[in-house]
Amino acid sequence: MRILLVKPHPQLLIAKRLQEGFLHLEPLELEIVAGGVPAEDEVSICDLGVENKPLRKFHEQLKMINPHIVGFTGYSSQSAMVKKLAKMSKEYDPSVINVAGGVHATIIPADYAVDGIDIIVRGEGGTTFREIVNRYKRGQTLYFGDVSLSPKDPDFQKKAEMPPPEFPPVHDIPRPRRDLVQRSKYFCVWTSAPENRLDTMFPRTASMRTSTGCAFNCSFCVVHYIMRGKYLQRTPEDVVDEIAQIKEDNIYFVDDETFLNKKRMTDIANLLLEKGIKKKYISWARSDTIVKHPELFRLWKETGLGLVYVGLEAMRGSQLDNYNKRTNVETNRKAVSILREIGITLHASFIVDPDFTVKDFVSLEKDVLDLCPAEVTFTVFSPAPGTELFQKHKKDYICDPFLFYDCMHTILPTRLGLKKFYEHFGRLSSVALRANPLRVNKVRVPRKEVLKVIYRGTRYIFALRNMYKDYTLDTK
Ligand code: B12
Repeated sequence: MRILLVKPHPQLLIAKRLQEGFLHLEPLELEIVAGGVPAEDEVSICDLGVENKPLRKFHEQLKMINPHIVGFTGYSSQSAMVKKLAKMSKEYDPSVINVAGGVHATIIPADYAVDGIDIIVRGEGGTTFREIVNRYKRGQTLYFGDVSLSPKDPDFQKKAEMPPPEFPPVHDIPRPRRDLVQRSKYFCVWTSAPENRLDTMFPRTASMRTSTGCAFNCSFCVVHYIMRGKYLQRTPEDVVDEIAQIKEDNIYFVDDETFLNKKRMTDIANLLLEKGIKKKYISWARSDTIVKHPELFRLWKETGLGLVYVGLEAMRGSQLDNYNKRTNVETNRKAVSILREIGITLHASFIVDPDFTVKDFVSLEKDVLDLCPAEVTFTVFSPAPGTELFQKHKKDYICDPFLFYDCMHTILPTRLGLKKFYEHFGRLSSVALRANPLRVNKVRVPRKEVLKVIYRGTRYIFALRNMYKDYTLDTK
């Protein structure tokens, strides 16, 4: 049988600018789902984010493939687009089975109980989708257990209100079908340059997951809910075997928290070194993990870790406690100096509160310059769908809290007017450019790329400052 898996394109300009300019990762979720499809069936992946005319491309794919099943993935901000694409797919062929999976389906399955969507998959998809395909071929019902739901099931409401299902054992999750995407489309901006020169700032980058879940419970994050507080880890041998098969030299670890288990990460690094596997890595890490285990990061530097994303969130005041981050400003400072001493480039991310005054923005600008050299990015504090905080603020939203849940658009009222808020928000990124390691360390890069980065940076900041205009699109 024929299967088409689809990742929608971003609807809001800022997400588009980010993907075009600085970071576009492969659709790993769909590659894993495709990995579960039995070998005798035909499966294709269509990532609409890489297309200039995404809706036209989707229609062409439907015509070309004539799929029996179309599977969609999506974050909350993409759920409206998933519904639109599902409708298009039914208009093309009413007999097609549309399956919606991914983060939004897992957290709020009831939102997908609309005409056009037949099956809603919660949780891990590689294992569940395989079963759906097999059932389809046997002519059986496609909904089962707490993982594959249908609005036609009399128990649907009850199942949709339950917490997300448990993930299967990690070794049951299929390996990603990386061969199904155009690999040249995926990259991540790279500013780590130990030799003070880079052949390219935009190397092809593969992504990979070594663990799922997180042991912490920050108030702005939904991972704890999705994973029921579990932290599932692949074995070092399994991780290293997959890394060895990846063709790209650069790998972005898309774990929620890669470095939580010191022993596992030490074993992975040692195995990579023993086998002589030389790649460059990017990962997220908590500041307290870095402070607790500096030697682990030193070992990983030797293994190829060039860039670490750290959610510093704030460098002063009580914001960290409000977010239940369970770290403090002192730990943040220590983590920054440890990374600097080891020679790993810091990518710091900060949270801007909708309640910020001009003074708060100015203080944050100062904190950014104090971190120099570092990559620095910002998100706006937004209650995450699926968390208690999201329920608590239900009456406060100024816009559609799914469509605008990109942690860039505020969904809560701002103390400053929206125009002024985004003027300052955009300014933060201009200040961050001054702290960027490429600029500060005068790294030599191809001239063409310097022009590219100036062009992309200007367009990005322009889009940031204009975000207040997006609210007129809102349907709330
Ligand atoms: C890595 C990551 C990113 C990467 C991009 C990854 C990518 N490929 O595009 C970066 C850093 C760029 C990023 C950015 C953002 N991210 Co992000 N990200 C993650 C993270 C840590 C892992 C995602 C990932 O790659 N998972 C690996 C894949 C293999 O797993 P998976 O997505 O869970 O997929 C499985 C199942 O969901 C299911 N499944 C998925 N799709 C389908 C489809 C079908 C048909 C089926 C059957 C099953 C199925 O099977 C899959 C395989 O097991 C998650 C946290 C998390 N645990 O989800 C946050 C997360 C997904 N991100 C989130 C957000 C909000 C964002 C941003 C919007 C905001 C921000 N500033 O962070 C931006 C927007 C980017 C964009 N392109 O629009 C939220 C989404 C919440 C929500 N309700 O939508 C999460 C959950 C983080 C959080 N703490 O709340 N992100």
